[in-house]
Amino acid sequence: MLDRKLGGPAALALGVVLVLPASPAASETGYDLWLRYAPLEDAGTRSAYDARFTAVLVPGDSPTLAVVREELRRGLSGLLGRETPGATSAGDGAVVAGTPESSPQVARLGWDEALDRVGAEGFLIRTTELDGHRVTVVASSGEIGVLYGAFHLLRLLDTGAVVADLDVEQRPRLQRRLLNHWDNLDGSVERGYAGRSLWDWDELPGTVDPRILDYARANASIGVNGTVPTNVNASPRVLTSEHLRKLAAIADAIRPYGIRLYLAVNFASPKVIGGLPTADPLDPAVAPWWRDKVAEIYGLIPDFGGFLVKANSEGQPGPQDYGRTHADGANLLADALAPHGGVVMWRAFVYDESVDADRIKRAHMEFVPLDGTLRENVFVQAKNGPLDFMPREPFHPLFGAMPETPLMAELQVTQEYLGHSRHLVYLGTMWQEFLQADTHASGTGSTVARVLDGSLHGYAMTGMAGVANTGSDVNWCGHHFAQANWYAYGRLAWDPGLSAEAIAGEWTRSTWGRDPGLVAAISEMMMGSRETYVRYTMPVGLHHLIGGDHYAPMPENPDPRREDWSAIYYHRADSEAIGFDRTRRGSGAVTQYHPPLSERWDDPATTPDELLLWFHRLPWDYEMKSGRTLWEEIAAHYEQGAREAAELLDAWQALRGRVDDQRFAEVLARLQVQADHAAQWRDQCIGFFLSRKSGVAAAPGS
Ligand code: BDP
Repeated sequence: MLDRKLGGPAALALGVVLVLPASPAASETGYDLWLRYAPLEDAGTRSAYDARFTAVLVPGDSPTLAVVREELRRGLSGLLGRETPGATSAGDGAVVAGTPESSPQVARLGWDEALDRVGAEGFLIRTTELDGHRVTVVASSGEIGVLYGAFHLLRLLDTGAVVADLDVEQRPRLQRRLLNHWDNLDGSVERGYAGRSLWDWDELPGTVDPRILDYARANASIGVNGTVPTNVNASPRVLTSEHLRKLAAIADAIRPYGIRLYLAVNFASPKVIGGLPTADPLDPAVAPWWRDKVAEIYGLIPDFGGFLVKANSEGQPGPQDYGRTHADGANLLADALAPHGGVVMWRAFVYDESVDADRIKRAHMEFVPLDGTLRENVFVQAKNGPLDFMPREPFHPLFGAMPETPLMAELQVTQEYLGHSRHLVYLGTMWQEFLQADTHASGTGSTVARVLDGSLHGYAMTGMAGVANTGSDVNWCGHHFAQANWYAYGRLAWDPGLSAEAIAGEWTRSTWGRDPGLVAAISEMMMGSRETYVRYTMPVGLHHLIGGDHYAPMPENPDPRREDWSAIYYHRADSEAIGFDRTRRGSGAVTQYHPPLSERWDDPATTPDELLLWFHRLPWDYEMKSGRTLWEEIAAHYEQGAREAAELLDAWQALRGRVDDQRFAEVLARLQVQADHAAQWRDQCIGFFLSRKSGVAAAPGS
C-alpha cells in the first residue's frame, strides 16, 4: 500500500519509486485518491506497455520538470509493476517529456505550430520516431502543460485506453480552474465534512505540511490551477503582513504544480486592519490602501492570482454599506490588481430582502444593470443556480444575461445540501445538466458551457470555481465517493463538454479497479445517485426542506432569523396547494430567462416535472404527466428515492471482496446511514405534507 509516509513527497524527493501490490483485499486508506497507479491486472496489456514505456527522459532542473519526471516514473512503475528508470537519451520505449526549451529532443521534433496551438497549459502526446527509436512524447510550450500531459498519459494507461499509436492534442477550455476553500483561520471549515482545514497556520511559514504537496499534485492531475485557501466569509486578518508570509509559503509549495494562490478578502479590511476610518470605495484614502496592500502581496507572491469577494451578502461588509454599488467595489479592487495582472472574482451570491420578495430574483436584478460597467479584470462569480446549491435548480439566469462581463460559475463540490459526506451522491451528472443547459441567450445552443468558455459572448477571461470538499481526513473528502466529485470538478473545469459518465468510468478505474464488471457496477451506482438523492429530498422541484444543518429533513422549519432561510417560505404547502408560484402571475422569476424558457416555464403543462414546484404552486390533485395526482407523484418520489438509497447499499454489498477491505467497510458504513436517513426523509416529509394537505398542520406563516 502506498501510504502517506511512503508515497508522499519525501519519497519523491529521494527518487524512491514504489511498487503497489495487486491484491484487492489489501487495506487502503483512500489517501492516494485516483493516483494509486495500481498494477495493470491484464498480463497482455502489461507486457505490451512494458516494451512501450521503458524509461523516462525529462531533462531539466526546474521544480516542475522534477515533478514531471518523478510522476512519470512513479506512475509507470506502479502500473507496470517494475521500476521505470530515468534515461539520458531516447532509446526505444522512452517517454520523452518537455518543452522545446527544456528538452533538445522535443525541440528537434519541430512541432512548433501544434505547440503554439495548445498553449502553455495544453499538450501533445504522440507516438513517434526519434533518431530511429520508437518513443512516446509529451510536449507543451509550457512546463505546466508538460505536467498536465504527463498526468494525462498516465490516466490513459491507468484506465486501459488504447495507447498503440498515440496522437492526443488538448488544451483547457477554461483559463482559470479554481478551488475555493471555505476554511477559517481557526482550522474549522465552513460546510466542511472531512475533518479540519488542510492549512496549518500555526506552523506556517516555517513548516509546510507535506500533505500540501500531495494536495497540489492531486489538483494538477485534474488540471486545477488556482486555489483560494480561506473562506469567502473572510477574516480581515488574511491580509495582515504576518499572514501574507504564511500564504507566500503555501504559494511557493504549490507553484511547481501550476497552482496559483488567490485570496478571499474582506471588503472592510482597510478599516479593520488598515486603521482607516472607512472602507468606502470612493474615499480618497481607500484606493491607495488597497494599492499598497496589493503591492505587498505581489512582493511576496509574484504570480498571485487575485481576490475573491463576498460583499453585502449574509452580513458581509461591502460597498453598499456606503451607498455605493457592487461595481464601485469591484472596480476599486480591480484597479489595484490590474498593474500586476491580478483579477477580481466578485460573487453574485446576494439576496437583499429589499430588492424583491422572491429571493431567487435578487442577484439578477442587482447585477444585470451593472453589465458593461465593470473593469476588464473583473469576473462576476455566480452559483450554478439562483438559490443556493440545491440538489436541483434551474441554471442561474445571470448566465446568458451579462454579455459584457465574464461570468465564472461557482459549483459546490462539498455536499452542503447533498447529504454532506455521508451520502453517496455523484455530482458529475448535476454539473453536466447545468453546463449543457441551453440559456437561449443567443439562439438555440447557447449553453452555459459556451457562456463560460467565452465562445458565446467573446469573453476575454474565462473560469470556474469549485467549493472544495477536502479536509484533514486521511481520505481527504470524508466519503471515498466524495473524491469523485473533486475529480469530476477538475475534469469539467478543464473541459465542460466531458460526459459525467466518462468521468465516472475514468475515476472508478483509477480509484477502485479496472475489472469491467466492477467498473460497470460502480459507475451505475454513481450515475443514478444524484437523481436518487433528489427523489428523497426535493421531489418534483420542491426545495430547501432543511433546517440549519442543511442535512436533515425539516419541512416545518420556520427560521425566525430570516423568512428566506426557512422551509415554509419555499414550499408554501397548505390544504389547497403546494409550491412557489414564480410565473408571471406569481413572483415573475420566469421572466429572468430568455424565451422560449420564460414561456415554457410559465406554464405547468410545459414545465418539466423536475422543476414543477420550483416554478409553480399547484393543487394537490393537479394531474401529472404520469396520470398520478401531484400528491401521489410526490409520495411516489419519496418512496422511490428511499428504495433506491437502500438499493445502493445492496449494490455495494455485492462488491465485497472485489475492492480492498478497508475502503469497502468504510463505504458500507456510510451507505447504511444513507439508507436510514433516506427513509427518514421519506417518512418525515410524507407525514408533514399529509398533515398540511389535510389542514391539520398550521398554514405557512400562521
Ligand atoms: C451558503 C452557505 C454559507 C455560505 C454561503 C455563501 O450555507 O455557509 O457562506 O452559501 O456561499 O450556501 O456565501
